[in-house]
Amino acid sequence: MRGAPPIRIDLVTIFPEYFEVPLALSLLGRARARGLIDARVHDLRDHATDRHRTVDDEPFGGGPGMVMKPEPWFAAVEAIPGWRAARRVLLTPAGRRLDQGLAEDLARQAHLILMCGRYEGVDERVADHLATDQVSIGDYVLAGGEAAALVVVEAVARLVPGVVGDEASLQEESFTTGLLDFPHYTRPAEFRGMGVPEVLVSGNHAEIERWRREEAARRTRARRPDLLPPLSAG
Ligand code: JF5
Repeated sequence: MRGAPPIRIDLVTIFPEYFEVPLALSLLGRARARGLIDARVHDLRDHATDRHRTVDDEPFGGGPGMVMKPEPWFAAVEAIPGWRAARRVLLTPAGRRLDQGLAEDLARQAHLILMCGRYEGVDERVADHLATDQVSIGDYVLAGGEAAALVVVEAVARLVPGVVGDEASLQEESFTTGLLDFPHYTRPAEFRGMGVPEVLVSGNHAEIERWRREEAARRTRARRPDLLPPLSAG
């Protein structure tokens, strides 16, 4: 068990089943079973007030598609104990881009509420007055916020103390160092004519460390120069 209370994560969605398997398996399933993460899923439709459990309506001003009504969102979130003190995150392509820094910030919180929109969008009053944060996982449009919320849960959960067994792997990994990871190899040393870099089987640990540092830098320069400090003039 976590000495500290578990991080509480509430997910609000019209597809609660979407989260069942990923929250039960592997790292997340183990972390929940060990009491490190208290994750709960809420059906937004339980907070609709009409017989048909309607959560969407036509946009004011016209146009294609439907907009999620504000009332079920406010009712669903306000029904969550402690909601006022929680970071209330609306997943939307219009949000702040998720990166490792934001994941670290969210992992330090006691309570997250992740709000998954569908249809063409969510009434802006939800974004302005109910959410504390709007987060995007990247510049593409999903059918709904569920997949994005799962990305946030996974990125956050593995930063919760005790969830990942080997704390050293958290320290060493890509984005904590600010560079892409170096390449990894395991047995066999030759597979279908493809070898592995000699230095890795040399037993020279100083050389191996230097090679890994250089490979990480080379890859970052080639693939993600935006991660490197800006080159100075002159
Ligand atoms: C969504 C209205 C939410 O498409 C996304 C998304 C993309 N990056 N990050 C989130 O969320 C679903 C679609 C339309 C609100």
